[in-house]
Amino acid sequence: MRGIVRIFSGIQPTGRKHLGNYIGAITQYVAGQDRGNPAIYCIVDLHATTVAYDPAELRERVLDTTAILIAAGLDPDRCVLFRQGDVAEHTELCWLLSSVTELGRLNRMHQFRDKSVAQRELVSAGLLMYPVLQAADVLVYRAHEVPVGEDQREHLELMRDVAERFNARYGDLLVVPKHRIPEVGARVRDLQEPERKMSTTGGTPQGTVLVLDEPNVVLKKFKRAVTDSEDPPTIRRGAGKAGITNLIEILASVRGSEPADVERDFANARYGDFKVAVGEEVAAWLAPVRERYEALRADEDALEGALAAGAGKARALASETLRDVRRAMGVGPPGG
Ligand code: AQP
Repeated sequence: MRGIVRIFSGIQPTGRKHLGNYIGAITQYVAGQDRGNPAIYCIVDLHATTVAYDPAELRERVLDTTAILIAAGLDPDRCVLFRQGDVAEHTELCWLLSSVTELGRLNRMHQFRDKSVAQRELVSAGLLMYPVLQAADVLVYRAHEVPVGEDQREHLELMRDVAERFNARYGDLLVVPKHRIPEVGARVRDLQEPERKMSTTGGTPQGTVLVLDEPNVVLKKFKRAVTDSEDPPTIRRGAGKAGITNLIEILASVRGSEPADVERDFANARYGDFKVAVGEEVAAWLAPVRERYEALRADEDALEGALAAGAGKARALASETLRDVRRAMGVGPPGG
């Protein structure tokens, strides 16, 4: 049954969605679509312009992501699925919120620091403003809950701060959202370098399992996963065991069980056998998504149609907030 919780989350347009995105975010989106009133999911093409990119490719990647999300189980009739650049209210609210955002805090954001170091060309003001646009994405819908992975915690905290500052200055108009970080799978790690999160740009190719990888490729990546040299080898979570801990948590997420159950089931297994078992279960879990993706991605008109319908629903919600915010800030004609 649908409650009163309004859910919002955004996802980058790329065809290279990985197991971290899938477990940390996409499975939560699917679970949220019947709980959210509504559940709103946005493909963030505007965010994607803050680093070097190819405009023609961006359009393709938006469609890739739309197809992946629908293949994973999102139903555009049961949620609001749309492209950020189709709803101008996001950018307008971003500007209006920038006046209640602390510059020093933007400068200190981990993602900004990491990405600006990685930029070979221009470190854009857009990269610095990224969290303000992200705040606008959520606040424009007055969403209560934001399902994300652990890496987004800092951005969520900034967003809450911006909403609180706005409300203190202009009146209680914005909802201060809460994040929803899964207990298991919030930080899926790179299979080759398990100290790091699995990531589109920062990970190793062999350590990053893509949702669209062929089953034999998925299996090969798991077989090569880095473990540890504990003697005797033990399937348990713990310090110095980042690789095995990651595999245990991945399998628990796939099975919908607890990591302790996985430890029990594989108590006497060797590392090699455990890696094969995890690889096979992940490959079988992702295979139907990949198959559905192929069929969905072939029909671009249908994907564009779904996004356009979603944008219409999103705009109707966002324009109400903008009207209230403009009025409270004294911007535009009297009456908003
Ligand atoms: N390793 C991860 N484990 C769990 N959750 C993760 N997320 C990302 N990496 C992990 C979550 O996925 C959601 C969607 O992310 P995104 O597509 O918007 O892009 P991102 O967070 O920028 O993904 P990457 O791969 O981490 O890109 P890089 O590192 O290149 O910037 C988010 O909710 C995120 O928390």
